[in-house]
Amino acid sequence: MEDITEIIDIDNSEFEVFTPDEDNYSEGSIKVLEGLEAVRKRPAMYIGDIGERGLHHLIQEVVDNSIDEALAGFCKNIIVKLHKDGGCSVQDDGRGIPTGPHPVKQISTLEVVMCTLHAGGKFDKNSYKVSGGLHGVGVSCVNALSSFVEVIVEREGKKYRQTYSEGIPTISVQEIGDSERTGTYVYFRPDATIFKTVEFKFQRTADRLRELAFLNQAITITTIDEREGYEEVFHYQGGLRDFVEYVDSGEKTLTKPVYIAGEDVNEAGSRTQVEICFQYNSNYSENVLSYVNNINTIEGGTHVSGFRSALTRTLNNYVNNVVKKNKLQLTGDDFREGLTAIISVKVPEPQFEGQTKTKLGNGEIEGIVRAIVNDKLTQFLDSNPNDAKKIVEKALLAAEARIESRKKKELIRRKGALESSTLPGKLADCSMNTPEDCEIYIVEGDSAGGSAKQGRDRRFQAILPLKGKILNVQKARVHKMLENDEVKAIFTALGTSYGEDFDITKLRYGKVILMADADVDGSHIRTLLMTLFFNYMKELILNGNLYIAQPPLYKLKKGKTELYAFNDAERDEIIERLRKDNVKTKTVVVVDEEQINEGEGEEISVRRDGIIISRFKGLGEMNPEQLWSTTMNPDTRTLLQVSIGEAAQATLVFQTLMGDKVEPRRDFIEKNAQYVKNLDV
Ligand code: 28F
Repeated sequence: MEDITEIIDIDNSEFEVFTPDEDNYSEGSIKVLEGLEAVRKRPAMYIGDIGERGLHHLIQEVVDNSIDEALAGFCKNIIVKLHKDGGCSVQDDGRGIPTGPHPVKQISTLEVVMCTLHAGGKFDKNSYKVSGGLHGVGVSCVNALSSFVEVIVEREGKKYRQTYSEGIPTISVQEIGDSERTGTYVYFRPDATIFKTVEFKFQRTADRLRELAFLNQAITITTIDEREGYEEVFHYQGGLRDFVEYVDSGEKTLTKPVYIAGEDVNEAGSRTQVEICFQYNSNYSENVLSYVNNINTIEGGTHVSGFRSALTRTLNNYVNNVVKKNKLQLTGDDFREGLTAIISVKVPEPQFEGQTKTKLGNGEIEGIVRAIVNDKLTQFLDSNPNDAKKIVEKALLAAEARIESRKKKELIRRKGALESSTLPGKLADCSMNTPEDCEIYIVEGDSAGGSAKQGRDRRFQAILPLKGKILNVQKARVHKMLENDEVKAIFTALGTSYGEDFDITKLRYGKVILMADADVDGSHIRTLLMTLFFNYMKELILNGNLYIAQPPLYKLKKGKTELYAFNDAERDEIIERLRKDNVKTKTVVVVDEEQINEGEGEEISVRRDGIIISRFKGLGEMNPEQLWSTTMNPDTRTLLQVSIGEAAQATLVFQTLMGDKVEPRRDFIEKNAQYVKNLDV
């Protein structure tokens, strides 16, 4: 067996599977087997990880092929189905993967595509293939990591089929009938011996497919969950315009969406496509979502900087040459207040950099985007004077506020309110001073704060109690935010400063844990706090320092046994278990349910079958020992880590929950746990 690490270099290497010296079929297929064997041995190298994210990456890889076929102009409809048996299928109405003998390998091209590492990839820069996930590893990896795959191709009047197990064909490509349509169908069942979980999440799948439908105008993507009987159809005739409106659906908008598109072809003939849509809303934060080849570039990159510099330059030119009456010098920040923008570029050979490999590094893209935006935005401003006026007015207000805010900030700074030497009075700090081992609990309410202070391990756990609701920073300018006592307390306790001055190396705690009640008010407070972090300390989230504590909802008590449940299903499970114990020990079963109120603090308790079931109304009702053992003790608690993963979704959730319109909020309040991933602690 070769040293597999030499074969694998997912981002840079082009696998030379079509080289003429490989024309011996048996020799070639041995190489194929070795390739796919490597994928099974080290799946994380190909798909990122073997958790929920990697699992969903499989769907992505298959859908990417359909998207490529659509971008080539041959496919309009894609159907993604999560099957009852745990599998997933993707169907498109493209040309169908060629089934005839492969010019070099003799065997069916379909088999080559399905079983050869990188065979479906792009072979030259002029090929249409631009999509391809973060890893862009191709359908053969999906095949290798599936216990069963079935492909059906309809093409040239016929229907063909092949099946595989662990990436190895179980039958050769067979003609199974006639067909008047064309297209490709891929069904796969992920290998449960490889993945930590093989349960596809509808919401996660649908969120990504919606995004793809926005980014690739006019394609229709139907998402079906056969297990639950849901179906959602994504089709956006307006493409990025619809995307911007969707993101801003909770906001009052000031302008119509400005749409810019352009293309650059260099001397070598390689094409870069640029598509941007933006508009302004009545809020103060900037909201830019950027994509390269349909991949969300969370950390931005040259496409984003090109857009930003062109926006500043063009709008400043307009103000100076057309409006003429301003006395203030406008900065880039002034033009980004209330801006919502989607930037989507298609680049033949993207280079990804940064902490999460989601930052575009190609230097040439900055100039390409800048030139296109300068040109098209100038045209827009000239022909839409009303929108231009609104944008300029908004920027002038922002500039005034910025100057005002700087004065106040200076005042606050001079007073020393934000100096980390003066820690907030209500902070109960921990005694250790190795930040990476320390935690801070930001706790809603004084009484819960009291319990937490008593229950904690004061060596490494600090408690910061907050009074009531904190400021909605999405609707407040910086100086207002800095006048807010709760915000000030958080900033000084963390020690990092905020916004552009944010410095992660100054963070005083390795874990920042939000602890609020499990009810609607608690959820509101959590969202407000997350908005604060999202807007002013994004890196803290990216760096994985932000967590949410999970207090239990129920206490179940039978005799001396006390158990806690974190949701209804768990509660019922425990009751069932305790009941079975009843039978074993022949305890008299009290069938009648009687309401009792037992113990201080706990809301309503009922006695059912001899089990006392108490529902905690809030954190404040737990005594210090209970709070410690259920929610704060690292050995027994469950924390949720806040991730920015689906930045588009997170932004949207924040926007919708925190925006000015009330309507969309209701729909979202139930779903707002999406940007939080479970963490095994
Ligand atoms: C459900 C997933 O994979 N759809 C695809 C095509 C169409 C062609 C193609 C795919 C041939 C040699 C690479 C057809 N006719 N959906 C899909 N639709 N791949 S994948 O060609 C693959 C190349 O190696 C296709 C003419 N050209 C291309």
